[in-house]
Amino acid sequence: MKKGLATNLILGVLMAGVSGVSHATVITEIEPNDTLSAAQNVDASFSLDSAANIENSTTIPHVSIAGTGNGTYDWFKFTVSGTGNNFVLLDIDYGAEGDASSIDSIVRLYDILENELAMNDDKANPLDYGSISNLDSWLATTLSAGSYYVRVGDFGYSDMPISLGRDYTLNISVDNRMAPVPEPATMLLMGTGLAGLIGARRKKKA
Ligand SMILES: [Ca+2]
Ligand SMILES: [Ca+2]
Ligand SMILES: [Ca+2]
Ligand SMILES: [Ca+2]
Repeated sequence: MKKGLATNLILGVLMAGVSGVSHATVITEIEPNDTLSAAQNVDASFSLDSAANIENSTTIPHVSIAGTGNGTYDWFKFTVSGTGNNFVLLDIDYGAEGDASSIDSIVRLYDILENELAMNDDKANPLDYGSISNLDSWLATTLSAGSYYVRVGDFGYSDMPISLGRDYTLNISVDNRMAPVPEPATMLLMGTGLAGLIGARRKKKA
């Protein structure tokens, strides 16, 4: 039973890739990440994966992080590498959902010296894809090359740490950033696996 489910899941993921259905990769937040110096570095996870909830996902490198509350703030670090001013978008999805896991997200952007560069509590209309409420944060800006930090909090009656049981997804998009290229061995493996699966399906049909 378990094996069948796993096979179906793998097949589903592969088929979704083949048919071009949105299949964003979401990384998991790693605690403790409660201060700027302890920020989780997400640089290795940028991709051009198609993602329905992220603007221009196939042309602007982006990373999605699934965050959860444990009574602390959540800090993430990313690098801007392009020359000049580069478009950067911080986009919270599935924060305010009207259930017990909801947060009224507030994001703050800092430089390496912890100077606040920009912040957003609630997105102005229209609603963003992946959000059912304007309480989800949405911050678009431009940044020159360097290291930057995002702090995610929950706006109760003020900007506060995120309580246990709450969750959200943070998307960070950085234009003109080199997206990591899959290693040839990984691509070969993926190709072989796919060919094997298609072969197996053909065999089954015959
Ligand atoms: Ca979104
Ligand atoms: Ca957290
Ligand atoms: Ca934290
Ligand atoms: Ca908010």
